[in-house]
Amino acid sequence: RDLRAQGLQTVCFTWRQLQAATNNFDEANKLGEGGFGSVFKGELTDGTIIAVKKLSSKSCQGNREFVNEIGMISGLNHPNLVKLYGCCVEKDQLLLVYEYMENNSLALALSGNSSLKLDWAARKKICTGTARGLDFLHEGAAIRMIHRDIKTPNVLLDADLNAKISDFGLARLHEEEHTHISTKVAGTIGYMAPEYALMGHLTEKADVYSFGVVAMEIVSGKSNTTQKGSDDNAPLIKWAMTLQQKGDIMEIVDPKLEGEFNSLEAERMIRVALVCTNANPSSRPLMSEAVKMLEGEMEIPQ
Ligand code: ACK
Repeated sequence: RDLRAQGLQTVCFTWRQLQAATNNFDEANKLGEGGFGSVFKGELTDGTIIAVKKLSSKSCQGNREFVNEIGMISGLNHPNLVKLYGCCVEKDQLLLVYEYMENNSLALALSGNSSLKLDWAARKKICTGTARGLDFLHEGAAIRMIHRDIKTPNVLLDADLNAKISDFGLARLHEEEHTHISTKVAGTIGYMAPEYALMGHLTEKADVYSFGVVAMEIVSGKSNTTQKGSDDNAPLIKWAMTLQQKGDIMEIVDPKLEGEFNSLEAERMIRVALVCTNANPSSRPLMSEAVKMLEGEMEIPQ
């Protein structure tokens, strides 16, 4: 907790400032909804474009996540993490102010409901960027942490298609939980590592699993999330494993890429995704190793 307090370097915004910036939280400025409330686009008087996360209610859980999020990311500076500019706690309101990310989330970009086309170069950059951001959280930051909710809606894209990890509301300090069994499992179905989902066993390797799912979604253009009514936990990952056994792994590549991809790099991304989603956490690489594997600087285990 001391470490967290020392890391607090955020700016305090006034309610009036944020009200003016978002045109009184006008619906037209709404970027979307998260589990915690709404996100609005705004502009500060100096012209800085911001994204304001507004907590919907003063629910206990919401409050806890809000305070957690400020503590977690204030003072964190990395090109692949969404920058927190500051917060506002006036008028019973809890608001977080972030840098604005022009190209929304990776989930939207991959869904086909976006005008954005992700070519191979963009996908490679997004995948490596996400890996670097996560590696920084795990090992590079002064305060080491586990994100716990790595998924494509939490990977945002800036104007130059740089990937930045957002939503630190569920993040935990490394030391806090990695030695014991967590009683309350939080995360998203389709991205949760089996040992965490089933036994609450939380280590940084749970994030590595989630990253593997994200990487597989990037290369395939498909979602790993279960269809309603199905009891299949990880359809995309299972399909990839079947293809690997048959020696047809390249079949997973997004047909929309139509040959523009570099097959060596695509195969690398698939194999990294597979090793990261290994059922055994100790067989998964560290994120620092995953970065090197993606860049071809380290051999990928079979
Ligand atoms: O996919 P989206 O448009 O991108 O929908 C979600 C929504 O708000 C709820 O999280 C968007 N969002 C979140 N943070 C930011 C940000 N810093 N810049 C731009 N959009 C954001 C996210």
